[in-house]
Amino acid sequence: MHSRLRWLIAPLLLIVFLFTACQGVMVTPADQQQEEVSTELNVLCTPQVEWCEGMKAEFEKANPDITVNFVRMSSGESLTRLRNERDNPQFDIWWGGPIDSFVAAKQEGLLEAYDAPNMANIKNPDLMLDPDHYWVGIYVGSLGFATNEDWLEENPGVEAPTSWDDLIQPEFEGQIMVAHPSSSGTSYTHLCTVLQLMGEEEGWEYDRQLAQNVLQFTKSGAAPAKFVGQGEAAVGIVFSHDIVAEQEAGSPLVLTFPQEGTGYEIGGMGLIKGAEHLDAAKKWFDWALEPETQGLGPKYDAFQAPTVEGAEASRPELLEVNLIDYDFLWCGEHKKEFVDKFTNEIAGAENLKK
Ligand code: S7P
Repeated sequence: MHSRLRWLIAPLLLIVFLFTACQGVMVTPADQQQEEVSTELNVLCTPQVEWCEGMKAEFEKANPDITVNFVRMSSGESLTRLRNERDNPQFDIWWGGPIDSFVAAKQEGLLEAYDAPNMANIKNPDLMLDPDHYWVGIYVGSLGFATNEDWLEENPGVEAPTSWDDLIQPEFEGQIMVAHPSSSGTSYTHLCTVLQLMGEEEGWEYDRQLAQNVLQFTKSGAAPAKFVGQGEAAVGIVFSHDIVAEQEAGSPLVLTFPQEGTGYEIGGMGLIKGAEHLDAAKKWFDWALEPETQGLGPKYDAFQAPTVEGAEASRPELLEVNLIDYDFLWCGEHKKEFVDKFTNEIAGAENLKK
């Protein structure tokens, strides 16, 4: 009887032993999820395409297991795209473009907060870091005027503009180029600068008058510097670092600033809510806040000032001008309203010059 019981119990014990041993090495779906490492990263890239390409190459060099796919898009277009893809996000991270749009994106629930360790590198967290960590500043740049030198020579009585008021004078009729604020972050910075500097009522009136002198609105913010360099118009309203990039490429441009004060941007970065490759996006996020990464700009024709300690501005003089106390929150929270007003009352967004 005893030995029959032993024959019955022995296989049972073996089964229990094997089951317990397997538990030790068994991978549950939750573990699998934790261990999943993305090999791709989809970046929504708003600065100039040369810098986007450079950043892709540099990131892939530092992270050989990750392939970066990027699409270059202006700020306004980017925001619209993120809104449209809210339920099925195609991008993991948004890198670049004035933070007004990131403020708007946070407000609309399109971004994911992230406590990045390298946020500790930020020079001025009050200005350059969202208190809830939905976005962070990655560069700074001021708005300026680009004037074609040849045009100035051909028009001896006219000087390069040094005031907002100069732009609405008759000598510049049909000679101004600026992007449209619905597509361009540069142009929205310009619009919101004018509204803050002059007050809303006077600012909108000014914009109406300025539109009379505009030859054509462009889609991208930096494009007017190119077109003015080619002699298509006399003056462009553009970020000063983009004017410097054109000068470096040999364009005959004079850079001036409005003496009564000019607006500036903080270029932003944020993770996309619902991103598929969040782990890789966080790697990019941390990497973009390294001083070495921010020092790469000039290698790719980008002359914005860095936002982190340990990285020096290549063109500090671009920020040593009369900058207004730009209210990024106010501009971000009113972005849709102001862009709609501009589009409906001042200039439509059809047929923008590319
Ligand atoms: O070229 C760099 C830069 O000026 O481009 C961004 C800009 O917003 C993108 O172009 P749009 O004006 O067309 O949106 C700036 O953030 C950046 O400094």
